[in-house]
Amino acid sequence: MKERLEAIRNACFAKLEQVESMDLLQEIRVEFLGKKGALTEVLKSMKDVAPEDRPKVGALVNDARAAIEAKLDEVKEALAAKQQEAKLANETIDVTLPAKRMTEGHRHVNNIALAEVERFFVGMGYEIVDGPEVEEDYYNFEALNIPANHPAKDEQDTFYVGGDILLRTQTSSVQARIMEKGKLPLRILSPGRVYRADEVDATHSPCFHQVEGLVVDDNITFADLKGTLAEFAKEMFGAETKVKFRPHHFPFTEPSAEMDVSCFKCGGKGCRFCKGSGWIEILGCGMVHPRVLTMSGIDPEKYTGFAFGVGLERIALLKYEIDDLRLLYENDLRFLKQF
Ligand code: 2U9
Repeated sequence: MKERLEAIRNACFAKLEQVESMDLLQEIRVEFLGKKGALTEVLKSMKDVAPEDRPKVGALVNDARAAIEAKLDEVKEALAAKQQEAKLANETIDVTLPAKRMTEGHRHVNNIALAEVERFFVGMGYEIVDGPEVEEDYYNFEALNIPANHPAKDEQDTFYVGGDILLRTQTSSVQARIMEKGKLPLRILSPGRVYRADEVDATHSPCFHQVEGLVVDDNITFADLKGTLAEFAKEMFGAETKVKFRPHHFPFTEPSAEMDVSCFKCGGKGCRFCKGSGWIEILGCGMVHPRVLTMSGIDPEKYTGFAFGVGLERIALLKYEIDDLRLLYENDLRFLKQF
């Protein structure tokens, strides 16, 4: 019996010498210690051992089991250490490898221009206001002195959502809503997206951005308008910039004007950029029409105001010398990265 047990132990140890994986180790454990394992077979044959020899033989079997178990644990530990070592060697980090590049984005040209416009007016004490892009006909047209069947409504033909609801054609609607609340004085700037049923070309888009401004207080005159917008022009296009006001007509302002700035390319001498005139048209403006004030519940005998509107894309195109509006919306990174 002693020899048999020794043979089993030696066979087990010999197999353990070769073992390379935990799976194989488990197989060996089952082969020698499992229910149908070699050692269990020996225990089953105890019935054939003489009763007086059983304690001795039992002790021998237990010794063999203990030795095999100890060896299995020892090999398991060694194997785990070896595997961990291999894993760590595999996971070595090469700190000299180039890092993953993070591509950093930046603001769109429109937003760069908008930030500049906003900085100027916030510095002048204006509040930036926001309002709905899907608007009621009343605030987009009626409240701005553009009644039903007015020809100006045709010029600004827009997208109707249904009934009296439309996509706003101008951000003046936001200002009409704020005026109606009756808190005076007002000094507000309303930038935002507007919509018009225009064909896309180098200077038109059915969706573009406006920045409109409105001041209402007592004793506001055209001189306030001129002074404010002349400073604005200097801030945007350079300290040497001159301005010129040409009479115009808008239903919501009276008198109304368009403002030109001296060409910042040629200083006003006339060049290709300003088409030889020395001037570049920038914005529309005027004194708020008394009827617009009245409709919002403001007494035009007590208060006056001025307003202006500028196309943000127009500013961006001029400032950055971009010759086609469509470039702003094509999302071509080669173009956008330049600003
Ligand atoms: C209220 C009353 C009057 C805003 C104004 C303009 C003149 C103007 C255009 C410039 C280019 C729009 O983007 S554009 O097509 N805007 O010329 N806008 S005065 O007048 C207002 C605004 C609000 C209550």
